[in-house]
Amino acid sequence: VATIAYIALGSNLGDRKAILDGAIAALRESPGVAGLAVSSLHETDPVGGPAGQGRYLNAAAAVETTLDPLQLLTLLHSIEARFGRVRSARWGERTLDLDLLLFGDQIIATPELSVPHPSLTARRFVLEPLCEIAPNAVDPRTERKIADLLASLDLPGSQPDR
Ligand code: PH2
Ligand code: MG
Ligand code: MG
Repeated sequence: VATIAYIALGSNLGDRKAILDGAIAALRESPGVAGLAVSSLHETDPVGGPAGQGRYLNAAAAVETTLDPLQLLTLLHSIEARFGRVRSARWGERTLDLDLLLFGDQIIATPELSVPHPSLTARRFVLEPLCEIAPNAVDPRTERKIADLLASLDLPGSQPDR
């Protein structure tokens, strides 16, 4: 069976636009993955991590996939590696970050994978692009729509990004 999954894309090192375009093409060309929608590219200030990093380009993509969640995660890691991702400092600068945000309505909490993405509800740089392509998608943990989660970031008392 096919599942709709949502993926966050980010780059703040190298030719960011070429890298994001290449990552989207690589996703679409992967067996078991069909592209459904891609947001526009959003330029954002880095949140967290070491000081002095460049600005990010962020985007979100919707895919339909026959892979299981771990197979999709492995694919995302292999595409990151193809685009020169070196895993160093937590939240350090990177050529390409592909995060699995939602996998259908599944909730997964294993050492390998947490879905929905643990920071989904707190991150404007994720929710804004995602809301462009999937305002009515539902976060199965909070049972709230993406558009509502994004609006909540503007409310007093909302927790900042982690
Ligand atoms: N990713 C991070 C940490 N901080 N900031 C922005 N603006 N965009 C990101 O994609 C991002 C970040 C960890 O993955
Ligand atoms: Mg990330
Ligand atoms: Mg990541």
